[in-house]
Amino acid sequence: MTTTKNIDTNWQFTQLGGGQGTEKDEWLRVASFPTTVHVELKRLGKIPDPFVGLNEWEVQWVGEAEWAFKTTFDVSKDELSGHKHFDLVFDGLDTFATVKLNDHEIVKSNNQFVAHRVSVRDLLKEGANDLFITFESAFINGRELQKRYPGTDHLWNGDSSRLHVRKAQYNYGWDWGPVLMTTGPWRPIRLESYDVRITDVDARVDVSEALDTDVTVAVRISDENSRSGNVTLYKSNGEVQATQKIQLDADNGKAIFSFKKGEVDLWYPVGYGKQPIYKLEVAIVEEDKSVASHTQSVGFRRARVVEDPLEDQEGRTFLFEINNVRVFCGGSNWIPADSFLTEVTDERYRQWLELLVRGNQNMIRVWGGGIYEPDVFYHICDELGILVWQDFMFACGQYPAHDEFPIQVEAEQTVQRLRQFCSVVIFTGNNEDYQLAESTPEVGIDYSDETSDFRKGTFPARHIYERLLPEIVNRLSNIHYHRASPYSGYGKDTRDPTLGDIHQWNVWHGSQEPWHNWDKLAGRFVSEFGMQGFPNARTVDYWLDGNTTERHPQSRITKNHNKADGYERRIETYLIENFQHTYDMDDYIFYTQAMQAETLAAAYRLWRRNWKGRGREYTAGALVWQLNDCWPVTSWAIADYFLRPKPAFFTIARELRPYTVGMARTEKKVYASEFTAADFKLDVILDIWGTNSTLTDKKITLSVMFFDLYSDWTASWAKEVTLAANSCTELSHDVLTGQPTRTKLSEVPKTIIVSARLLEKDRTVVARYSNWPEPFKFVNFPSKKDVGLKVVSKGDTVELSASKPVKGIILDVEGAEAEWSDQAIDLVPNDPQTIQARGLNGRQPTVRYVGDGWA
Ligand code: BMA
Repeated sequence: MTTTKNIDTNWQFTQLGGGQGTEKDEWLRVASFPTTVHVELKRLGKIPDPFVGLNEWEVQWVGEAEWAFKTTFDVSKDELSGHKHFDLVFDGLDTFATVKLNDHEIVKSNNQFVAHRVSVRDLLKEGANDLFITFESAFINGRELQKRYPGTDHLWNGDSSRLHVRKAQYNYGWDWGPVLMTTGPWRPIRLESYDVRITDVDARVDVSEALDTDVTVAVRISDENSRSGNVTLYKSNGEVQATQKIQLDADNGKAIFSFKKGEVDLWYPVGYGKQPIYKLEVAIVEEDKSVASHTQSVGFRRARVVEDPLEDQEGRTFLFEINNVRVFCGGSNWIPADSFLTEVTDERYRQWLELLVRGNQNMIRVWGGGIYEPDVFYHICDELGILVWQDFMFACGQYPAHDEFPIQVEAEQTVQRLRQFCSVVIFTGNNEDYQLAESTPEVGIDYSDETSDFRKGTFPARHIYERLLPEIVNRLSNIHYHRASPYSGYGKDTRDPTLGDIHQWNVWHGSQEPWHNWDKLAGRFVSEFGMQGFPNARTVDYWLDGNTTERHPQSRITKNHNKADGYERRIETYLIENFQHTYDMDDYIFYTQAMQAETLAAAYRLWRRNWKGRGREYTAGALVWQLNDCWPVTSWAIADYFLRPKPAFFTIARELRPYTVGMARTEKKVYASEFTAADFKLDVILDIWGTNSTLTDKKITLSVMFFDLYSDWTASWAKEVTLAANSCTELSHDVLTGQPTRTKLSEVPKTIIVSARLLEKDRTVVARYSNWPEPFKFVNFPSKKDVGLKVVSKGDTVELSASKPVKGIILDVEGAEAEWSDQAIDLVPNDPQTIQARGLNGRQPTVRYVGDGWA
């Protein structure tokens, strides 16, 4: 059997030649392993916390210096004689690394994403063995490579030399991330000793349309002797599902299992069924004893990306179908959870992914400017039923594709590692590289050209995305491949809303549309869209570190903690178009959060409305940019670096419940004739719809209440409705009750607030949504006294009620934080709400709502 020795102790590091942070030849002990330089220097107090103030700029020298790491490990005589083979395995080196064992060079690496395995039998000695790794500056090497391979340097975000370096691209700075060029042994290193080793297990699951399951397990081993073994599938309770003997000749063998529908349990995304994970064990046996073994998880599901023509609209669907069920994907984009990746514990991954599920989301997209996440990330996605959209690590750039650009092994290792996770349902070639080509005349793209040697043109990486990667994905897995995110296909521009996926950035970037236009901005699958919002004040105060003079929205430190170009203009455009607000820090935090919450919920609401049943899945998914942050910052994230959800997290969660109710108002102006502009009738039309993501029709009561903000007038009605299974059902289309027809624009419309709820027979509220006249800036909010908001704290719950409709209640509490079950809450009279607040412990919350400072 393989014996594994982790090489994770006695490590020391130094800056080669000494310099700003360390003395020449001063070897410093590392406190953790694997690790990178900033993390260790910070622990030793040699650099300040780069996440505070302007410190990011104090530590730039680290990425331009050369570093070395060394350790010794002992190998005993018994160990040496115990096995035939000894391999040193490096799961990842960041980035330009040279490894020496006992003074012999064994690895030269230029790709952070690649693992190395080296046979070291002849170099190992009894007793102490020296392992020495030097890391050259990735930044300087990148600049040199850029000189050597000129011609590809167009990009968005970061330094253009990044395009030449196979290192997490966000390290170079992004529009939400600092410039922190990490360096060091960032993934585990171990010594493996064995006589025979299983080198590859390719377990292909094929679930047919009839839901019969075939599993083909191809096994390779490290020697060419004829050997026998067992392949066994275990259920999650440990019982054997099936087992087969295999014969390995000339290093490979195969087992094939076939199960009829129902004989194995299928894996479903969260909300659609269970997540049974089976265990696959392969053992090589000699005289009834296992001499090598391998275990991995396996889940059975049929996953398809369906691109079919649609009824009544142009283009084609772009939807995910799991076990023949078409799934509306409401989810998030994922960026690396830290600028310092070795700081992300398994527990933190779990917290992030559990948060996603708590937000009723079912998909996560691992974005191409980060990393291929470690196994634990995908294991948790398998377990929780989160569908994974996996980019290859190319983002927003014109990448080279010459022979020395080290992609092949990276892509093969990635596909071989990730194919075992049933949650992974799509690979995409890159993030926005086609979009960059379309927007950059010097690059350009001719979609009709499918045959030329792209490496000779202005967009060489088409060779990677259209030839190299699809060949690797198709050869090594059954996972769907899509050339990019976004990508339309069929010869169309990536902005085509009728095909493929789109990134809808015309809210915030682009033409800076009002968020109320999300319905017009829909696509078949919106894999990115977003709006910024400040994080919780505690996070702002972390980066201010007590600096009260900088605690305002226009300070230098505030700016350093928002990396998006022109964010001041963009945030303020959306605020000023919609909210009366002041420029004090706490007000700014509140209003940007309220705005983000409104914007993002509107997108999910309006796009889910487009999921109209089979053949009419006009929009099949929405993935917000972005779930998380890699440091404390103001960004598009819906939860900040410290895992504090922003209010938007909760408004999205409300839109992704199994049943939801939505409303939209439109104005209808009818002129008396074509010869008048003055004589017209203007009505407000209210549409109401309901969604149902379950697979059965749902009979339910739609209850609608109308309130006039400035009087005691109210109206209401209710009716029994049926929400069709797995789709959206239109429920009402009528003039807005309480709003008389207008004939002049000087007739100010009434401030009618509509509350719609879906009620079970026992009056349980399964969905609610309030619709206000917009923009909110025109609303003359009632005084606090008239609003009569009551916030009653009882242990870990809070009861909310009011005598007037209230928009966007955000609760917090001084001192220790509470974990809220809802935020950005809309309240109306006669419909009190109870919020859970773990850790509140009877304390009285602080309360903000839209217009609370108005009168
Ligand atoms: C998208 C992403 C990122 C970026 C975000 C916000 O295009 O792919 O590159 O951070 O926009 O600008």
